[in-house]
Amino acid sequence: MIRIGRITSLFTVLMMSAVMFCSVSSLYAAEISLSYANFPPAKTFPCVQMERWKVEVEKRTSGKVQVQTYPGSTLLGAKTTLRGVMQGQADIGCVSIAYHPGAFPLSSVFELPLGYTTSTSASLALWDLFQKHQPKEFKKFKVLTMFTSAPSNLMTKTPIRTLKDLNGLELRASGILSKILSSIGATPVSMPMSATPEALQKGVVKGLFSSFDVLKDMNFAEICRYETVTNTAVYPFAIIMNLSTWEGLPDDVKKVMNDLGREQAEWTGKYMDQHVNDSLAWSKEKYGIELITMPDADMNIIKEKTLPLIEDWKTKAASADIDGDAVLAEVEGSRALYEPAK
Ligand code: 3IO
Repeated sequence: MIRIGRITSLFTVLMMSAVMFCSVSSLYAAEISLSYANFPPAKTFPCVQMERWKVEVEKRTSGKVQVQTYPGSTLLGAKTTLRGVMQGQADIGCVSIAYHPGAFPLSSVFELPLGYTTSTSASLALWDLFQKHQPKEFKKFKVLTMFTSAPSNLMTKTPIRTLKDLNGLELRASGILSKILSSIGATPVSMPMSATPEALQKGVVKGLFSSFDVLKDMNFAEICRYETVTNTAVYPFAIIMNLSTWEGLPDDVKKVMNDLGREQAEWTGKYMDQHVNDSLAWSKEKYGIELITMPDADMNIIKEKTLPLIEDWKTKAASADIDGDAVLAEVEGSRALYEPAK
């Protein structure tokens, strides 16, 4: 028989309340809180995929992990995310590979005109490439997922009907995509997406070279009424995590995040491909934009003139101990795999 004295029972009540308080609080407060920095505005696709990843991680860890998202450069900006995540100013960050020329000798292959026609296929192929090579260029980070934009097109204030119309025109791009523009006679001005609204407004650039989602999400359709289809290169992205944050996560959480890597790449690609159509329809409806296709002869000239960029990339890859020909063959193999001939 257990006799509970007055002191003992007071102690028991206190203990029980403590136990209850703890278990109740563990139901409501996450054990792990992670910050996630993103540079473009909340409506754009890198941020849409961020919110989806947050929801999935919180759900799949039963609330053990909570993710604080910071869209629109509210925590780290386009060019400060790489260093910021390395130094732990944010646990997770979104990086556009094209904003860091030379820093990603392998992944930058996706900035080349490779003939990918969808974000879904390019995103899966980029993820496969990363998984296979586990490249040194990301050794200071845990890479959670990767994806790409849809193929790039011209969004301009004046109509670009043939290559002649491009001559000397100042257009916003980044990385190798800026070199694509100079190869075909335009004058590229390299800057992140997040700096583009002001540059367009001020007239520093007369248009941009990116995918059509931004017509709606950045409201560029209002100022760029002419959209010329080139379906050239995509912009690759990486979602990186601070390495010591990663190493401190319990195994079950790591598993949830690892399992999400490829799935998130595919989800983002599919979202993007659908959203490009929505954005074009919205832009036609709201601003009456004109969609222009260039003559076949000009499209062939684009192909020819941008070919040397592939050689350029190979030379740079070689100096980083990357077998460029082998990588290009893999990437072409993935294209055939994920874009079966119609
Ligand atoms: C992009 C970047 C940020 C927000 C929306 C976007 N849609 C396409 C891109 C790719 C791009 O132009 C870039 O600079 O990464």
